[in-house]
Parts: sequence; structure tokens; C-alpha cells
Amino acid sequence: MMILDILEYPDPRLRTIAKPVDEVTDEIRELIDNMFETMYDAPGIGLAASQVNVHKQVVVIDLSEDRSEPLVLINPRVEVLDGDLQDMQEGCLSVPGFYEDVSRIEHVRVTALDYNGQPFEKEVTGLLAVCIQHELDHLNGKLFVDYLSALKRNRIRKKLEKQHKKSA
Ligand code: QAP
Ligand code: CO
Repeated sequence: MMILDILEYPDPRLRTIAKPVDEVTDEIRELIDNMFETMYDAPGIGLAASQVNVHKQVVVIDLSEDRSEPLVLINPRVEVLDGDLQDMQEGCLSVPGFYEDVSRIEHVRVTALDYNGQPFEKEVTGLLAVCIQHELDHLNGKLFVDYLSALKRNRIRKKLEKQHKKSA
């Protein structure tokens, strides 16, 4: 397995729209294994393929303390179950060091393919619902900072650009 490089905001490649996966092959499973290794190493709770510069509709999530609940979502779709919103503080491996409140739908149904290419659906609420919406946004080239005021977003962008210059 391999730890992959994570793109950081404002890298324009994070704006790429991911393509659906035609067939869940061993190559896709290898990508998924590497994404889990990368996410666990960070550590993080969610990672979209877009963040490692692979523009395919693949997401990995694990909300557990002991990395015991890996969730794979290939070609995920969400359906709103009720319109109630919840505010939660979000972060992102592509926006390291910044955490801000974002308002998202509280209750959704997600439909996707699993690691073996089998379709499944799941009703989710709370942190898992937030995390799934955050990761689906990545597949559509969207980041949590896009929900913030331009003032906050530009502050974050400038700080990260400065860090990137230093380490370059
Ligand atoms: C998305 O985010 C998420 O800034 C997943 O320095 C986050 O795994 C969904 C991380 C919160 C819902 C709520 C962030 C690690 C990890 C950082 C992550 C950092 C190191 C973020
Ligand atoms: Co993210």
C-alpha cells in the first residue's frame, strides 16, 4: 500500500469534476486501499479521490476511533429525506489547520456501490450525513470553504498560499 499526496486548497485540480466508475476493478480497489492508508495516516475521517488527484467518484470514510468501520462509496448519490439543517464544525485534509461551521442537511439517503461493486443504500444522520455530503462535494469540485464568507475564505487561502511558498 502507498500513502498518496493530498492536494491542498487553493490547488485548481481540486475543482475537477470526478467521473463515474464504470466497473469496480482491482485497480479501483487498490486506489481505495491507498486512500484508506492515506486517510488513516493523516489522520482523517473522510477522503475523496479528488483530493489525491484521481478524478473518479470514489470516497472513503471511517468515523470510528479504532479504524474499525471503513465505509466505501463508489458513484454515490444522495437523496434528501427531510429538509432540516444542522450546523457542524468541519475541517478538510485539503484545508489543513482550519475548522469552520457549515450548515448541511440533517437526514439523507445515500446510494452507492461498495468495495465489491455491489449496490447498497443507507439512511444516515448526524456526523455521517455531514461527512458524506462533504465528500460528495469534493467529487463535484466543491470545498467546505466555498460555504464561508469571501472574507474568511480569502484569509484561509492567503495563509495556505504563504505556507506553500515557504515549503516549496
Ligand atoms: C471531512 O475531514 C469532515 O485540518 C473529513 O490539520 C470533517 O478528515 C466532515 C484533518 C469534519 C465532517 C466533519 C483536518 C486532519 C482531517 C485538518 C477530515 C488537519 C488534519 C479532516
Ligand atoms: Co474534505
